[in-house]
Amino acid sequence: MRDPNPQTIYLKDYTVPEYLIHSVALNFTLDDENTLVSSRLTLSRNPASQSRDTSLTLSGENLKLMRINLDDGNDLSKDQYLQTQDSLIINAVPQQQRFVLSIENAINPKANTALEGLYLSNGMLCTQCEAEGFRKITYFLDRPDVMTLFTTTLVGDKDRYPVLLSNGNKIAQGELSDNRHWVTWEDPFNKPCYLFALVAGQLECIADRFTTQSGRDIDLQIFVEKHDIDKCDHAMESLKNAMHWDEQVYGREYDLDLYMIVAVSHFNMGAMENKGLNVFNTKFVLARPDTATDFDYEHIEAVIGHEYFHNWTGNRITCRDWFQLSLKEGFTVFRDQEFTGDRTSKAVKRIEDVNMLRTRQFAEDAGPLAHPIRPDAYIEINNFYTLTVYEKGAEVVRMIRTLVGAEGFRKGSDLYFERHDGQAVTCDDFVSAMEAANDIDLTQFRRWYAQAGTPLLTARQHYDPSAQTLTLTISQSCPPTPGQAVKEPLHIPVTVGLLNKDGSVAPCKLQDGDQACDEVILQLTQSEQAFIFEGLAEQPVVSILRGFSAPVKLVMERSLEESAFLLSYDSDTFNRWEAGQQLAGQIIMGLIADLQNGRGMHVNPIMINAFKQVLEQPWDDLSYFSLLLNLPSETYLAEQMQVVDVEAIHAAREFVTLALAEQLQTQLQALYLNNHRDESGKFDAGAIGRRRIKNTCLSYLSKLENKDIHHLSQQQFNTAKNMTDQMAALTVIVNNPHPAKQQCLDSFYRQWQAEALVIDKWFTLQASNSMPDTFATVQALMQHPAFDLKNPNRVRSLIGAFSQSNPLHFHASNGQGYQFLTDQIIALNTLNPQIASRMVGALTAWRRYDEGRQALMKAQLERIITTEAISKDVYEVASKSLIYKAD
Ligand code: B3K
Ligand code: ZN
Repeated sequence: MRDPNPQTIYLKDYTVPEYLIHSVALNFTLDDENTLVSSRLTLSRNPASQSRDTSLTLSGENLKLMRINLDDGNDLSKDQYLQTQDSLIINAVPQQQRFVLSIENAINPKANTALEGLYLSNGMLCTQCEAEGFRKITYFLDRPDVMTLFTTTLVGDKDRYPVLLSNGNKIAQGELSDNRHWVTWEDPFNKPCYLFALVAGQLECIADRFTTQSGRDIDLQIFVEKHDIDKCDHAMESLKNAMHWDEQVYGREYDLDLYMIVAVSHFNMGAMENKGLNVFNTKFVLARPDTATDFDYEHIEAVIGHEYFHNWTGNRITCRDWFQLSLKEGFTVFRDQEFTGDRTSKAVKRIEDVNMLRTRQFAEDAGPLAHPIRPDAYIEINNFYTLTVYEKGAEVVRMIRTLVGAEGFRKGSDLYFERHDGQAVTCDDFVSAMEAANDIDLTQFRRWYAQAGTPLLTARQHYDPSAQTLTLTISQSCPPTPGQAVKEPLHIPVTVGLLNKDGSVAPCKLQDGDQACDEVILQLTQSEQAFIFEGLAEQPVVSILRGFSAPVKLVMERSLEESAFLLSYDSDTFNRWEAGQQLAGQIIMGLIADLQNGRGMHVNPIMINAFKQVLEQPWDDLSYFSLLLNLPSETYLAEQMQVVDVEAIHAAREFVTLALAEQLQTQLQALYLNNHRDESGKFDAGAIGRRRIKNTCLSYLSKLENKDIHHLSQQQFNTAKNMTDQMAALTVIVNNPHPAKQQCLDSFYRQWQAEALVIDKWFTLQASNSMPDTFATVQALMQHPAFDLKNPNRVRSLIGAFSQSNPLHFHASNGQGYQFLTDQIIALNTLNPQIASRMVGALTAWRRYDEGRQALMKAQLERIITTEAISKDVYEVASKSLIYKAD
């Protein structure tokens, strides 16, 4: 039932907890439909609390309360407590000494389709407690600053639940009558309840071992459903790599004797860092060369790393309150980005991250749900696990590293761990540790935590030949965002390098600065600032915002020739790629204008020549090479337009793709053939790079629509020995008028119907297809026997892919895409509010479209908002989307 006035929670209202929990002993008698939970809490009044209230309020939702007992006396009678929809209030508890509160309640995991709390996934019982899921298991002080010691006993039928897992170390086990058994787990580390986990079911396990730098042996175990046991090796290697990396780079060692990972098929997000017992979406564990692509392999290593790194940045040091979420998420994303960069290619990883940030986080920052990386208000915290908190949060940590340098950053993180181990702290505590370790003042920098919106930098240059100086004037501004009309200037590191006309490095010597360097980090702190470079005998070409040194939009006028020059010569790998994006972006935007004004389209030869040069150079890093050949995505291009014109964007981008394919066919074909191997799918940089460049070429060539190319993709599809190649071939077959399209889709389905994650790809591919019959296909796929609205991976692969990765068809001018999505959101609202709310995302940017589409999208948002029994999750996103107007 919808709360008619969902309550907003404010950061400014934070107060310390009134009670502390010293320890909790939990006992679960497991049953799919009726699990009995008994909890024994040792509590005391928190001396730091100012409150005079002598009652105790615990959170709890959907719980069948059976019994409450204080200090092992008589059970409490009804007049001694009050039960509300979301809490249990014990009227009076001891104020002077510790007391023991025992509670018994029952829950129904099978009925839990929201997948928060204890739920059932393919016959396996598992939990998800972050952010506020523990209250769906039992009554508790469900807030991250209440940390306690957990002991957990699981009791269940031996056949039904042969494996019984929880956090920490297994300390006892035994047999019971009626074919039951029990296991007790003890976690020696204090933790908030959001890190609690239990898993019970018929699971298989692979085991390995890791010896820490101090010589401790850690047991590593990965649990999966039986048929997946042959797909765990990569995850295990990834875990060992992550453990090693954290020791090398941060000096952090694992603390328990056992590290367990469980893969489950029904999961609302990617994975969860529960202490010693991570629960993962199968998507980020299972991989075999024939079932998983190179991207899947990379993402698995990244997510395994991410959750592992949380052990220090999240678990040992956690968040004081949920407004501080970026404290653990921003820092941990930064850590996993660096890990992946070290394991694969730094250049490629940086480009991929920035690409995602600029297409998706920038859109969030410009939309009705824009919020700072440390939000100051929320209705439903699950709505704030956003790209802003995660990805922009990581950029903010990265900027601190840029400002203090790699060594200074390590000193700062050492101090942070030393100061706060075992505590629940704030973003400010993190910044303070960085300041103290480096003796710098980050007062102004802290605005990044409080201010929403993407800053806009405008750079102008002036060269004075007589003084041999170049003046770079940079101004900053930030658009208004919900609740924040006025913005203060930020402290922004802007990395700059200079190039001579022959492409060589020009010295960077700032007036009044140190000696000349290859590049400098400008400290932009004012609304407008001029930086003077001296000793420049000729006018250099400026390479600005190298490595994307700050999460900002940059405007600097550049000719197409200058972009082409930087694409050839910039020594900064990020800016070199960026130059190609700007060149292509400018040309495509010009063609969009041509289309809109009824002019014919012609691709400027400067672009063809620039791409030709790239194609004809030798490259070591083939993945980077293939990124240089990628055109900006339709979503990125849409971000650049005042009023998004999905059809023109698609047509103009396709036109450029075809022109490049036609004019560079010889080079593309040669490159394809040179890199095509009959490989089974080794996960190493060389093989990955070969596949990536080859498949980029195939994707261009497939636009030529000739028989030989059709044959080439069909051939690759038929003979592929790895999923990367098979999927790449199927993608071009499905996205072009290939005669064997349906036949290939059918054979792919038959081949892979037993592999859920591969079938997800099959759904996604069809849902994100730009061919004319896509909408009908999507509707038909909703009725497919393999589709299941209760499985988040399936929902994301069909409904999510259609609404978020298929702008052309989702935004069909008759509104059918919007209506379809809304129907699904309404259905999902009752089943799984978190997933439903994520799906609303595709409608939130309605103000960016033409009037016709605006009206259609708005009408659907209104339909959502008037849904009976709307969840807090969906209500918050839909209502904020309707209310806010940027100008
Ligand atoms: N901390 C979890 C996310 C929990 C999301 C709750 N809605 C995964 C992660 O960021 O590592
Ligand atoms: Zn995380």
